[in-house]
Amino acid sequence: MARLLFLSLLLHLFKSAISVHEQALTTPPLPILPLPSYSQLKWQQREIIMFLHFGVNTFTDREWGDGRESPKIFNPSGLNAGQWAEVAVEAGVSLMILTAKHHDGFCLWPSKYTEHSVIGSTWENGKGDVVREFVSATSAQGIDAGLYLSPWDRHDSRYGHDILYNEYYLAQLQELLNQYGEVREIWFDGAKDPKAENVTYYFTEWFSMVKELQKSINIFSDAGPDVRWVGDEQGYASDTCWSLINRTSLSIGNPDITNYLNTGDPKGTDWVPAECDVSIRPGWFWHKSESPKSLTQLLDIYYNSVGRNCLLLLNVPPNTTGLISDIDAQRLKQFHSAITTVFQKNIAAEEDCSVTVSSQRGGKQGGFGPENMLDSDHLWTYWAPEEEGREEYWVEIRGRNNGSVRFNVVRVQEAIGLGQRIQRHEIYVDGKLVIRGTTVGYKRLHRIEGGVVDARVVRIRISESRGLPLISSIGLHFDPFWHSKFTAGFRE
Ligand code: FUL
Repeated sequence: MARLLFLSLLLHLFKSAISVHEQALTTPPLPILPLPSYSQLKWQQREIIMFLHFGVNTFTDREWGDGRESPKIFNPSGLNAGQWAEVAVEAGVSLMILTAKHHDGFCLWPSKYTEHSVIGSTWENGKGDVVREFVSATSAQGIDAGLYLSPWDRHDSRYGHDILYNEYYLAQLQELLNQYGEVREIWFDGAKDPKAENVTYYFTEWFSMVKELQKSINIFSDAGPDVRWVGDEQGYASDTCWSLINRTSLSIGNPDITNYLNTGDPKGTDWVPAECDVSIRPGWFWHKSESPKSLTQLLDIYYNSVGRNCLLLLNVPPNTTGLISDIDAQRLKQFHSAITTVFQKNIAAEEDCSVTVSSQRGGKQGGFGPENMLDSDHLWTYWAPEEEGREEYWVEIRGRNNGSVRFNVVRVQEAIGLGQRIQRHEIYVDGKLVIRGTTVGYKRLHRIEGGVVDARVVRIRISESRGLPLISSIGLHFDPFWHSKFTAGFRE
């Protein structure tokens, strides 16, 4: 009898242990390396950054100064960096990057290591500091500042003498990163004097110094280490775009790497997402004769940069007065409001569509269900399929009460905090293939080429992935600005 009692006690203990286990949450899946750093994740969420090309070229009407410009010509009669920051905020931008020095060597701050700067200018009798005004204006508006310091200096005679020039460059880097508060991105332009083949930029020393001086900074150069160039200056990323590359096999400044940087590398061991730099005008600097791109052009750039897992670095150059021209500011506002119009409503969420998935990790109570793809967290809540035994991964969206949904844009986002995974995906509308895509990453936007569709069932199928696909957000949207060139629909 005592034995029986003992056995039933054991059974009871075992059962309660199991039920405690059942109540505990299913753990998140393991990440797949490489992963973004905290600063890279924050950077990715910005989506659009503003670039400001400003300097002596603004006054000479040139794109590349030769370094022989007199500092006296720099005289922005009504410079107001507060206006730049206001324009940025109105455009939904949270980081602005200023060209502290372009290839002509003229410094927008009073550097102690040269006289070729605002010190020699007419502006504020040589007592001004544009970098100071810029960082004060961004912080007054609660946004972040970044700086561009051109490695190519066409003015300074030390350029071409390796040690002397690298010392000079590092000295200026220290001035900029020590004296102006927090800097969130530093831009190392890849341009180099084509005749100065022997000039070596000491990138390793520069990058180490940057990380020593600033804790939350992202370093941009052609091949990273934190942010890479996308390989063109038109604002268009490649259709396939990994945030992964192999940095060790790259040599910075080598033109052959352009294609590699364009697509990234699914086997890459380093997380180095791509940035698409483009100017709102034909030139990087302000020219009286030029005007900003149309809204249609800007939206096209947005879909092909942000919508292809990249950041859009949009240049909006201040004019000779020292202000962003009204026409540019208005265009930016229009651009921002168009993006809001398209994406503030997720039809899949707001029209009570039913969303089902091929399987879900931990079953219905696991915490990784389809509802995670419709909430406002686009990083840390996500749909995860079951670990094993499934070869098919899909998400299906059906209209409420078997009705239809009307849209012309599909948005898919991966939970990149656990690595970039999706290699291939397709979208079907009522059983018909309408989109074939490759990578997704932080954000993938597809405009339907056939125009607006009324669909009963939309299926997003993940056909190839590095490990299990993890989707943090999906959206069906209506873009009233999108007029497809094609009317006949998708051709396979
Ligand atoms: C290029 C430069 O030569 C252009 O003037 C501009 O600054 C652009 C962003 O990068 O390499």
